[in-house]
Amino acid sequence: MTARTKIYFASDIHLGALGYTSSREREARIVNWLDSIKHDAAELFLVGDVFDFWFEYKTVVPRGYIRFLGKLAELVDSGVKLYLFKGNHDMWMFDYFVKELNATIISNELIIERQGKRLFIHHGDGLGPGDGKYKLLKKVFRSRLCQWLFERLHPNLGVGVANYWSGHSRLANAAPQEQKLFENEWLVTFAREALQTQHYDYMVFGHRHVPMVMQLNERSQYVNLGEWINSNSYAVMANGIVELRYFERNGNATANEVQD
Ligand SMILES: [Mn+2]
Repeated sequence: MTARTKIYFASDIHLGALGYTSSREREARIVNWLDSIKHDAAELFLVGDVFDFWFEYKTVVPRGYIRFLGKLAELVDSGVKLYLFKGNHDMWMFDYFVKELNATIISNELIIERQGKRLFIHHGDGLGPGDGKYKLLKKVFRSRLCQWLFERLHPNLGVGVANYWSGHSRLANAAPQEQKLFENEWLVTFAREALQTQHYDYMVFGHRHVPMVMQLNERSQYVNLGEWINSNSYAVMANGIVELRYFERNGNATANEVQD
């Protein structure tokens, strides 16, 4: 069996979005992908917006996603370390995945050293200049009071409203596809600014739904993980190098077919 040496990154799966059929199909893809990495993954970073909406009550969690959660459990139980980042769609993860999946929940950025490289990892929402309205909203949504109040609503109402809200947010508006547009983008601006005071070999984000790698300076790269609605993109780190990949498989083919 292959040794567990690789680190995998994915984000913006948006499970639950675009209707049940679409979500189940996306779930099948991500499960196939997880299956394909389960023997060589040492760590798995899911960098936010894994769920289009998530809220966990003290005794109750949202329906669905059982194959996905089961596959995550399988990976974790076989020795893969799991990190779940809060995205702007699923910021309400508390201790359920900590207990069930032994996951580490990351609220903001995570700075780590792996394979001799320094990585900055963040979902990507609320960073950089501007967007004051969202930054305020994020503060409110993340406050204990807001969570406490939401928890008091009956889930049929609370989750219903949240799903409606979620369906009308960013996902509906396609992300900018042009690289040129992206060059001047706020997330890249944020990354370049962060590099003024700290060195990171890789700055890894999700959120923008545009899979791309960009050189920030001679030593630093910007990596956007893309999304799983159209691109099925992810990143893998091996021997100190982070690369963007695209998962090709939809069907029931064997795991070994994945290009590596
Ligand atoms: Mn997002």
